[in-house]
Amino acid sequence: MSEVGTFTVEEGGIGVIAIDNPPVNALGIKTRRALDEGFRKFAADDSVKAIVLICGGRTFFAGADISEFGKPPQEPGLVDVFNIIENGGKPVVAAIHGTALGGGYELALICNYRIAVPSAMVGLPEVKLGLLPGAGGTQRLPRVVGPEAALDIITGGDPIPAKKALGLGMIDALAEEGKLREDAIAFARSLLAEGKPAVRVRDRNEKLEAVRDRTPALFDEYLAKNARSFRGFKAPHNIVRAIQASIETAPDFDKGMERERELFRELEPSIESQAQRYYFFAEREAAKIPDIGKDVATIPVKTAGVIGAGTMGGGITMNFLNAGIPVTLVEMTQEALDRGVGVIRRNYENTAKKGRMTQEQVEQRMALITPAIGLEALGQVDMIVEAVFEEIAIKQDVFGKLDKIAKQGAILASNTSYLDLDAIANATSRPEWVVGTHFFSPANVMRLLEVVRGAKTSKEVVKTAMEIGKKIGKVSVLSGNGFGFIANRIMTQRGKQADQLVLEGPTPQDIDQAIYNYGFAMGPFQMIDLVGLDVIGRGETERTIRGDLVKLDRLGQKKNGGFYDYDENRKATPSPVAAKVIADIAAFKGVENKGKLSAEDIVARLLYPVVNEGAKVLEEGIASRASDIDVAAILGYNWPVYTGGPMFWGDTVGLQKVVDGLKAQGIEPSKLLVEKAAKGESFTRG
Ligand code: T1G
Repeated sequence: MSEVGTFTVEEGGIGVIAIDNPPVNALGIKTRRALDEGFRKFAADDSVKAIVLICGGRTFFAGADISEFGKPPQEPGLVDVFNIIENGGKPVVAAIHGTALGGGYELALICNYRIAVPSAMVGLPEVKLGLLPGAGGTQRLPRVVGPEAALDIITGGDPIPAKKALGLGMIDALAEEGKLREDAIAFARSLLAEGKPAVRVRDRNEKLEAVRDRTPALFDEYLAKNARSFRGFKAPHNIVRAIQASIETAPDFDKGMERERELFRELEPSIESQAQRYYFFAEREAAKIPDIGKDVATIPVKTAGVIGAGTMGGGITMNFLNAGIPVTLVEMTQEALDRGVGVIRRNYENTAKKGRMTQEQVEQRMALITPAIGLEALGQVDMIVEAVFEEIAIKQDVFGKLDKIAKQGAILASNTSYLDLDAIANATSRPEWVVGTHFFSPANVMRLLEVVRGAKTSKEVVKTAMEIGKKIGKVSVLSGNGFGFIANRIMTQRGKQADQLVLEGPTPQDIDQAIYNYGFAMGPFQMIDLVGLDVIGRGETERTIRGDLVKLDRLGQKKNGGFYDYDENRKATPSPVAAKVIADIAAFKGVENKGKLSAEDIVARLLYPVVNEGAKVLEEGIASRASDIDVAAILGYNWPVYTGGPMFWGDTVGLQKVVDGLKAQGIEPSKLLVEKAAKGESFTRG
């Protein structure tokens, strides 16, 4: 018997191979050895007529072991094991629970049949790691669901619920919840009783033939149609070409596998895939708090209260409702309250119109809201999140009142985006119960939650806030109490440099184009025009470009244009008015025009200071680790994930080059950055 596998023979000659390799039965070397042993054993055992492959623990195989990538391969390899299974000559049934993903689902496709419990999910998420399914997924899935469905499933990478997978043909039957083993054995017995052939997926070519005459046009069109969302990523392109090859090489399956391997090998060593594999672990590492272990208890949060039913308060409320947590939503006036509840209902109904939730679910969520006027309604809730105006006096007033109203043991959370959390906490007699929960707008969409730990916040409250974040669908990143916390603080540097550089010669469109080509959805000036110059451009003391544009009543897309002019379809064109304001400010500040810069130099000018600020956030202890900073930038500002985030990207550029670039632009590099560069160290390369 192997370390992680047990092999038993049930009545009727059903061989059962059960693998149990926590945490997710990843197809690492131990699992591969167990599979190799079990299938060789049953292939040689004449009493075994059919085989069931099942997993213990929380899930069927969740894919190749991502931690093995980039390391010397260990025998037997995945494809070797798959060949033994596929050529064993006896019907094999994959019994699926949990999440059969990546190589795990590819293994299920090697089997002749697949049965799953209704709660199971299946999928090929390799694209999210900058890879493609490298164990036959791009060749077998099109044979099961057809090439067109396979294109969406593999380039999307999302898990598919069992019931939908049944409809698509990705699985052949549903088992009863909790009875997977017995139902899978019964399914195998029925195959024998009905004399069903052990058809191999690789031999099923009918769905490929059906689109042969539309190849390669079908694939060229698919790439063109998705050019925007695939921009900057390598994997989607290679996935499309691999699926295309499945048709062009059929029925020669092995030839298709050769093409898949070629396209996989282009991806695995790429910096994009290294960045996305790094990010996979970074997102999970963020949940770990260095000085708060499993021994620290969490506080039950069964009910929540939200203060403020505006954009942020409404979005925050929806997060709790989506997790089934009832919310007392508080406003100061009935009119504001009704408006806020109405916006929440409209958001849900729009989702229902798109078929992503039922009307019944809309009503279920809406029924969890208790609208109320005044803070007194929050006396019994377990956790209160305030989302009132970003003004320290107002927040302190609210927390002072909450101190008298909230029950003992309630968590008091502030959604402040940059104010001093300790100043808020000290407005109460219970600072250990005060924590920051900084959501990003729109709060019901953006996955980043910065959990801000005050000087006196208790470990239990910190741990609970981090876990509540996960429960409501966020990725929680712990931040110390410093101005702007992590994401806003580091990304402010990008805006600051853009404002300075645009005075020196490069135009707003030069700068925006360079940042867009780097991988952001839009550049800093396009973003300001979209958000509104009055939202950002007011309250500054010194004379600025934005301030002058606001004085000209140029508020951005919403009114008269901003850094750009806009036509009735909001198409942007360079603005002579903005160009003149920029020239006036440059003259006023005595900034010399240094002419144009290359896109690479613009990127360095705007983003090296972000790396530098990240190094300061680290050396000040605001972030626990460099990868948390990358998670915050990627989830909070859509920093392109295929660069790994600012710190991973800084390492890719080379820290000494970053240091030299900062000095050349007159910016003092952080001590930590200089030290690491001098020692040839990195922030994120282990
Ligand atoms: N390899 C190694 N470790 C993994 C892993 C994997 N595939 N998946 C999860 N873990 C670890 C994770 O780091 C964490 O560790 C623990 O398991 C729990 O994970 C050849 C090339 C399965 C949906 O992309 O999506 O197959 O922090 O916290 O929220 O074509 O993990 O506890 O030490 O995420 O319940 C394709 C990735 C690989 C699936 C479970 N497979 N995993 O979510 O738990 S490439 C994937 C997930 C491949 C083939 C290709 C999720 C999950 P620790 P967790 P969860």
